[in-house]
Amino acid sequence: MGVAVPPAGNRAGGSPGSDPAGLADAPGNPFAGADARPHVEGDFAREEVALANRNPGMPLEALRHDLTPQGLHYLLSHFDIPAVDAEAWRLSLGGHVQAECSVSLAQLKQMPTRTLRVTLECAGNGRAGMSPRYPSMPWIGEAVGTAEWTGTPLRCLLEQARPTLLASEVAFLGLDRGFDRGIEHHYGRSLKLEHAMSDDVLVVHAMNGLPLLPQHGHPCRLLVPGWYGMASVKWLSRIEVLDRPFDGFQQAVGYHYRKSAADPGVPVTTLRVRSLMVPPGIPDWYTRRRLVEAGPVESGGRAWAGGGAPVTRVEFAVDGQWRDARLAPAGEHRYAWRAWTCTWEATPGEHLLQCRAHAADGSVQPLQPDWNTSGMGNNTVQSVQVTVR
Ligand SMILES: Nc1nc2c(c(=O)[nH]1)N[C@H]1C(S)=C(S)[C@@H](COP(=O)(O)O)O[C@H]1N2
Ligand SMILES: [Mo]
Repeated sequence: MGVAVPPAGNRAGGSPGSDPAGLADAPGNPFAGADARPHVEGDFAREEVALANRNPGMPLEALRHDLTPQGLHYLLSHFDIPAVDAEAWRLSLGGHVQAECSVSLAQLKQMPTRTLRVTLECAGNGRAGMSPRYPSMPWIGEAVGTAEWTGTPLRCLLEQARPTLLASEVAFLGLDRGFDRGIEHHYGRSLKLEHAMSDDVLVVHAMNGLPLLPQHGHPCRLLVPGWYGMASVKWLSRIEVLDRPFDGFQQAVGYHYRKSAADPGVPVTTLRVRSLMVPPGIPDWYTRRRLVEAGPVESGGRAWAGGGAPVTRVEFAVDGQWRDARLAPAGEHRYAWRAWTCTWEATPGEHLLQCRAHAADGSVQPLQPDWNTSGMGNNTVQSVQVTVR
């Protein structure tokens, strides 16, 4: 297939955390000037709508399914979806290792396999609620889904390549390539070596028992349970063991919580605790306003948290009156969302429904957002306005 992926040197240009906006004038940027992205107020821009058409969300009524049916899972692809010939595809491992190697899909499938049920969520989920808004993928709240992913623990591959004593980090490069802020790069991310060696980080080739669809990373992707989706590199083609922090754009510049453009920021890592509800009743086609019939209504949805911290409690509110919802047992799937339900008495008129989850680490969803510059990690409680008839 002959796709040349450069070694980890997708140099980010500026120092990690440098003003991303300043990078629009990176040397050789063919899109110089066109790349400045001031925050916007009001209506969505044509570019945001174009990104939304490419990257569908999961309709919230699909929260009813334990496993998000194939095709209803959200998608986020920065560049173009590569067409990959699975027969010719190889995954290469190199860098600070004692035994450079490469494996075919058939070889990978021969290795030890695990299946994990994992809830993935995009770090930008909820960004559209920000005002003025960061022009990017305008998620309202639907960038989430749960699937059963099958593959080889990354550790098995690393043990084959044998990282040297200098190894500290592992970079993962996808086949997709493009520009952001004037920097040309393959999509790439990294993990600390210790995390990469944990049992739960997988190189997966199947989703819900079927080969990965092109848009989900065919033939293979990384899967990092408990972390926001950006860590789970699709169309994986190269694993590079490093003796220093990875300086690729998506690691060093993208995916940081920053309070201002000059703020070096804090890297985005694990999922923040969150719950969502299935919008009750029936919608108006265009406005999506909801009509509910008076009487007892069973509302429900899903709740999840990151980094292996279980959800401990979900609350539900009608017009600001909070009560405990029923939370399904934790079960064996520590990286998957859990169902919750709550019955309420619908009385005629306008009502505001809300839900909020708590995690074992003491974190709880905020009622008001605490925005960072690019609208990442927004886990503010969901509010659904309904008309009861
Ligand atoms: N190679 C590559 N991997 C990628 C991306 C990408 O654009 N290219 N997007 C990331 C982001 S931001 C998210 S949220 C998840 C989305 O995974 P999905 O499209 O399978 O739901 O993939 C991640 N892996
Ligand atoms: Mo994402």
